[in-house]
Amino acid sequence: DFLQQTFNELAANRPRNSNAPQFSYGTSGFRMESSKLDIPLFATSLITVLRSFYCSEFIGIMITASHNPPQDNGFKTIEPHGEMLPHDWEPHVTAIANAVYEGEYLNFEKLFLLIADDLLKGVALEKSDLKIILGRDTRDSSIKFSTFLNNFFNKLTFLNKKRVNIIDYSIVTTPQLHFIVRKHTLNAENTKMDLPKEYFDAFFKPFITLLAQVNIQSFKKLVIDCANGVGALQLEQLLPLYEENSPSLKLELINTNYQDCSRLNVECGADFVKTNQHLPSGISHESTIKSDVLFCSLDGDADRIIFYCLSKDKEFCLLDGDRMATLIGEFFIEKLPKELLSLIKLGIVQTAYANGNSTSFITNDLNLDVKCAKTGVKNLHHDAVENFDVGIYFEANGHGTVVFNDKFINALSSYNLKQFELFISLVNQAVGDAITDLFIVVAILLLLQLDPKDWFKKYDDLPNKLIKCVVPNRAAFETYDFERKLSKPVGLQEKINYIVAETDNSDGKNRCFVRASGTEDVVRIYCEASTDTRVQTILAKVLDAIR
Ligand code: NG1
Ligand code: ZN
Repeated sequence: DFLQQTFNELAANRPRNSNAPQFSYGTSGFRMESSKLDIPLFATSLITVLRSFYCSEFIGIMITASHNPPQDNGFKTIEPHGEMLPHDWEPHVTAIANAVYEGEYLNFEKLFLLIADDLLKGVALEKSDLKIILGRDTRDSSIKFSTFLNNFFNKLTFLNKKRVNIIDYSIVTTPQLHFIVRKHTLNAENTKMDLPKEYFDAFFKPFITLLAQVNIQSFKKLVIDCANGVGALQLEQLLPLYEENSPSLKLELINTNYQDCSRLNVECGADFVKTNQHLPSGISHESTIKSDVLFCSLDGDADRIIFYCLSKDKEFCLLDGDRMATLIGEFFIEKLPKELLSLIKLGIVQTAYANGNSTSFITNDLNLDVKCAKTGVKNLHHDAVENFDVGIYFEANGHGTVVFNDKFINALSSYNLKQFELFISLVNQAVGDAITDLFIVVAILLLLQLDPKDWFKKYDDLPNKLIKCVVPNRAAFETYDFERKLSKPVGLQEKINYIVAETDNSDGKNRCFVRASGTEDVVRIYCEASTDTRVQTILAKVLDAIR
């Protein structure tokens, strides 16, 4: 309460610059063109200090703009147990950022120090330590922001030096930073750990053990597109260890040039592949002529992953987040005893962007519960934990994981399912993680002896398209019903309803919705229908209605 009041006072007393951009700390933190990020950096630092005192534990800051282009960047904080900043703190970060004038970098730093000093005067600082963990992606601007944060925290004067502990893990994936913050908290560890070792011992070792137990038939090679980002740096460390046992499943890394940040996410990576629905650059001809190759693409901070393969006649088959969720659901149904399944709630959480046919498949073929959440893994994670004992959640773009509660773990322990328990240990429950999701999917395909082409044939996606549209003020777009309908601008939803109904909709599969992006200054329009023509027709008309 004390902290909140101080906060509110601060926000109220700052001068406002009407020309200043309106910042917003959303479910993925702050994200925008890197030259505009000084103020969001200030707000993030302030909240991290407060949060660290508040929790009396390590708080993480990840510097990344994920799948966004190289010139963008962003920040988000990580809680002591690996979660994201609680929803009710988000407006405070937003308020701080919007209360500050955009100024010279140095003036800004001074102001920053002044406010932090000021703000924390009344707090019982004698008892609190400032504990912060930093991590960043491979962007050039990430180095600048990370240097600023190190200097800023280490220069703070209101604390005895002994009480400041800043640990910088440098270039790491977003999920690795979540993992290591949690590990510091659980182990009460105050000194820097060997992150790659801790992380790979936790997830990679069980994967290798599991691989040694299966007969590798369903595919012979996995090509991993690293988006020229941090995934390459991390996986390159793992590859020699992997090859020590001469496994019959070959791994090949492509798009690994993380040193050249101008190539990050360009013509490659999970977002490029999902959006364009075709192969990224860098795939060799030799890979594409063999049909026993599975492909995947990570995004720029390696928290999401998309799989794909080529059919016998070389058609591109996208295996996205919806397919990963259904695959994992099917695996649980297949491998767990009926009796155990009857005791627990197993279900899947998706967003409005999930393909309609995946939702029908979950309900009608898998007979599982399915819930719709608002965009942003934070929302999906929450709903998975709230509604299920085993909650599988994925955004269609490949961001997700599985969460289990104690009820499930206890029930499982009364059956002697060693291999399944080994499988469970591959899951990074803290957050969606491209590297552990890769282990999970590969393990399932091998354990089920499932050819990726047959995974693709489980159901047919409805033709669909996601486009964006620049509007004067995206804040004017307000939604309800898990973002599937617009309440504002007034009248627009009625127009969309009319367009959707007037386009041939004999099978009732036409679906279109509009929402403001939380990470880009655009609104997104999604449409799916039984034919490409219908999708195109609806999109063109809705675009007209918006403009
Ligand atoms: P926005 O920009 O709010 O649509 C995008 C993705 C989300 C999620 C966030 C955070 C789509 C349609 N939206 O959100 O799924 O990944 O970025 O990274 O892909
Ligand atoms: Zn990402």
